[in-house]
Amino acid sequence: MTSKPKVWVARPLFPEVLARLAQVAEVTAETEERPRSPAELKARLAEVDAAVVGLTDRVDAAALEGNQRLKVVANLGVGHNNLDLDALTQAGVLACNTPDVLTESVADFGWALMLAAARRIGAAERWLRAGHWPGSHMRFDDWLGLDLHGRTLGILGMGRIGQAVARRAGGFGMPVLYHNRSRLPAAVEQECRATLVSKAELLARADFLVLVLPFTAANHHAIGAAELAQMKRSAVLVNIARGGIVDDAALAAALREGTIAAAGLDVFEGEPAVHPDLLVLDNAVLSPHIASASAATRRDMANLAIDNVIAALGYGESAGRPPTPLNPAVFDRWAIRKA
Ligand code: 8YV
Repeated sequence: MTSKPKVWVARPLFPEVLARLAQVAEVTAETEERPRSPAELKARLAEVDAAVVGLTDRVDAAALEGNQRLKVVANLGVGHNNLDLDALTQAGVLACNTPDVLTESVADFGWALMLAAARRIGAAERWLRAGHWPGSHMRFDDWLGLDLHGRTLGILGMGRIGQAVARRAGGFGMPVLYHNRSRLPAAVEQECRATLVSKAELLARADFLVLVLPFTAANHHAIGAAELAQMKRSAVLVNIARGGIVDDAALAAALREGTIAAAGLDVFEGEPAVHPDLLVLDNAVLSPHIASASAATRRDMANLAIDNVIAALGYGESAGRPPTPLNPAVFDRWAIRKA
């Protein structure tokens, strides 16, 4: 009788999801969130056939060096800038992510940040909780915010999540402009009621600019001082993509100086650290990278990551056919076949 494959789960996961995995594998699951050194990550990966990792686990050539055992790395997220796909492919390790299941929740959250930033919900709540309302003689013209309805929504990066953000714009009567590496098929443009424009035009015309592009070296500081200067002074910037796409220091300066009106940010360069200049600004709504964190979606993400592992290890109905591989070419080099 062959022994069960070993799987390491790097982040605490829902017990019922782990239980599914335990039916086919010997599971070591972390019970706490904590940062890991590259050496620890490498040692963990060397002991197992599969790993379920989070965005802070950087799986690169150094982490995989000398690893003869690992077959699959499943990322708990759609973004996979923590995975070096070339190094994984080179090492014959399948990489998987969690697309689709989080699209709608992340799009919802993009709208939550737009609304919160435009209508100053964070600052107003802090003011109320601080006890300022009684006795303040709040004026009729206090707490004035910006309307969304009828304004122009701009989307930078028009993949699945960008399109889901766009589809919601109809309810607010907002025309949609987008900029993307490639033009969407006409039918999708029509469904999203979105018009392709240059990046310069997007910056100049958007009243609300939502960033939904993947993080790559080319996208580092895609929004910096120069781009912010091209935006309207009344514009609101929302980042639900990745820290590092925005130059946070430049954004803080722009918010302080009134170059743009407000921002809603779920991601930060160097998170969990947040640029100190952002922390003191009342016109920035800040959240701790929770756009996908609805109860249902985080479960779906965990289940999809586990489905990938189970299938990649050759078990279950999809044995040998993980649902969402990132480097499927690796299969050609595998001996695993459906039993
Ligand atoms: C994270 C995300 O996975 O999917 C992504 O790319 O950034 C998020 O859904 C989530 O915050 C867990 O760290």
